[in-house]
Amino acid sequence: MKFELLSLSICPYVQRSVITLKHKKVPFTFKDVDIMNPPEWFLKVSPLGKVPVLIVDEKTAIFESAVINEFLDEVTEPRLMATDPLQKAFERAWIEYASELLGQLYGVSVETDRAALAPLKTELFETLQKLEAVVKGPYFRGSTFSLVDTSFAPLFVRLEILGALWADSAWAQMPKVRKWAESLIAFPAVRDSVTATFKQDYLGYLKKNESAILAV
Ligand SMILES: N[C@@H](CCC(=O)N[C@@H](CS)C(=O)NCC(=O)O)C(=O)O
Repeated sequence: MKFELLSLSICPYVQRSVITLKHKKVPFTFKDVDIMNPPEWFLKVSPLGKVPVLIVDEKTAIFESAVINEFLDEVTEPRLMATDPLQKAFERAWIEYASELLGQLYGVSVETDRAALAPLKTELFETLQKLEAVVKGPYFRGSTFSLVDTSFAPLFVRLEILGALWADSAWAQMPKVRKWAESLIAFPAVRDSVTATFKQDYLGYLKKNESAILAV
């Protein structure tokens, strides 16, 4: 099969699929999309106007990062999703939870008002804290890397870059989550999933937005 990923370099949802593809050493190509001025051809294949979209064999468009990842996992080795139905449902539920957290991180990262930032930050850490009872380490389910890891890794990569969040005292209450985050940041496919200028691009985007998190 031939895979093309419609992308945006700083998008965490795109990064989920890149991690999956890199970990599986599956060849693919990128096509960057100007998401602020989406071209007609893009809106035809992405009904919600969002990236990522995976174009398979130049004809079928799959959208939604969790769906793209499950599809990639079913057609390429090694399998990252559980096969037992109960474990699979459990892992899907936590992938959904990662999407909620990415939404919260987005809210924190684009907030321009410092006073409004505090409750958003508290909410983000309270959501993260709930993982402490679930994560086994060094990866989500224990010794094997899974699609749950690919879905959380983009969150941790961004938290590390946002120094104020990475140094927050809330981490003291969740040592397992912190160790898991560190394992994922160091994971080869995660390191390879961003461009050399990613940190600069991400911080540049937040600076242009006048994000309050940069001044904390
Ligand atoms: N639920 C989607 C979320 C994707 C998403 O929000 N992508 C952002 C970029 S990071 C986007 O394309 N936004 C454009 C828009 O909302 O118009 C997924 O998991 O793939």
